[in-house]
Amino acid sequence: MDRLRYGFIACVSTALVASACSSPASTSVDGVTFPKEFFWGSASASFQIEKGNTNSDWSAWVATAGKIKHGDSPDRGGPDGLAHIDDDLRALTDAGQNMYRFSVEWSRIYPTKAAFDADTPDVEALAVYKQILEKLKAAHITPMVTLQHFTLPIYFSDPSKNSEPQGWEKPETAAAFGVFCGRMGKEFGGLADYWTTVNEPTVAPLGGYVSGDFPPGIVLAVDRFFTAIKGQARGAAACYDALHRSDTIDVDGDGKAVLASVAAHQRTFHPSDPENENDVASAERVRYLSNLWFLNTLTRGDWDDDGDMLLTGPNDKVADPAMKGRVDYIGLNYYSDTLIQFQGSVPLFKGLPTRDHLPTGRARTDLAWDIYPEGFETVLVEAAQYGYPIIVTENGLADASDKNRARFIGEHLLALGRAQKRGADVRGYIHWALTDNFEWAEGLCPKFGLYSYDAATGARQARGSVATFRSWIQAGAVTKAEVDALAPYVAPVECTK
Ligand code: IFM
Repeated sequence: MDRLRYGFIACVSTALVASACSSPASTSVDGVTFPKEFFWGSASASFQIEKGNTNSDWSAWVATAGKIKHGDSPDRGGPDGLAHIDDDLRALTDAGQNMYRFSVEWSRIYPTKAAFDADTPDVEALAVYKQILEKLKAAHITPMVTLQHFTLPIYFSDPSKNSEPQGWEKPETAAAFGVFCGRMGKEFGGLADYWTTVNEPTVAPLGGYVSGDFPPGIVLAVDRFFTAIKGQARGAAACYDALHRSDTIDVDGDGKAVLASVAAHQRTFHPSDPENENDVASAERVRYLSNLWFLNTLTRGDWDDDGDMLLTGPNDKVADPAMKGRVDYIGLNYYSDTLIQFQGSVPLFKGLPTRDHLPTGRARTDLAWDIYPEGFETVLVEAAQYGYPIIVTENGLADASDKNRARFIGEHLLALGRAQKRGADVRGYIHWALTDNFEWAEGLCPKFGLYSYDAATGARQARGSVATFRSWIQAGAVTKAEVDALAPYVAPVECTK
């Protein structure tokens, strides 16, 4: 996959583009300290850890031959999170963490359109998610509940009918998502204050309509991709409004019953050849569409309808009250850098960028993603310019040998410290992932977990890096000397099955 899913950023200077990227300055830090109330967590997503989700676009996708590497499915050898709630709780506690980000599965709660329309949720589904929330409360772990993490109910997104609009392309999906969020706010608001509305807007449409390895599985349908992104933005705003209406219970007594945001997947993007104007233009455009379009919309209400980086088009809007201020913090996911090489001509992207296997000489994860903590500093400073507190809602790596994970975390925490010195108000760091899980089109091979699990018994096993991570959490501090003393990165592990 990945050719375009995470494709796309460079440094540009139009009014719509936050200027952080143009100042590559990096403040060195000898170490970083964290306040007591800093959130330390790890994350999961329902489809990636649960078994028996049979009513979503992703369940149909997994059941379609040839779509998932090795024919993997979360149902066959996945971590079975709902059968191991106590094990996962123990893992969180053992890792010294005080926050857990997990998602509730819309299609498990409302398996059919009739159930959704009549508001007759599956009582067992509601009960199991409530059980997780209650157990987190008893363990003094703050939940962050994600309401849409890539999957959509099959009755809104059916990959077998992909010649017609699906999912976020359909206006009714955003409206229905708002209804779903309102109901979840009412149902779970007494146990949760922190919410993610949409996980990684733009990533799923890139997979679904550009690279084609996510449902609905279309290749290079750029107009449909952009329509889907706009649907996600409307859905995220509807969700934000519905949560604020329905959830009035302030669980932690900080005066706020709801703190909601998207989890924005931010990357750095560089032109493969900085002298090549096509590479530069494409990297600029892709950075804008990936990192900025969504946050411009949900913070400032700036709606760039044609994606041309200007607010002068006939359908563009500045400070649209229907979209403005629809986050309470910025949820930020960061994984890697992207080199953009121009290929062909796709107007929205100013070319057809690719990031595949371009040589950078950097250490890489098992998924061949460059390890680039400098980019974490850049995207945090870039996001800080919107003026909201930031919670890092995901950061991690596929590392089956676990030889790189501790250094990766340490280097990223130091980068976070540098970003703080440059003005980023970062309130938490959530690692992806708590346990190994189903990595979408890549199947079960990539090992993102702080914890592995035994596929036969489900028993969770801490990887060695947990001890290092926990020591930093307990100290509330990481020093550069500690990170420098860790073994250097080793070569990625090829997944063999
Ligand atoms: O596993 C995914 C997750 O679902 C969304 N963010 C990136 C992770 C690693 O690819």
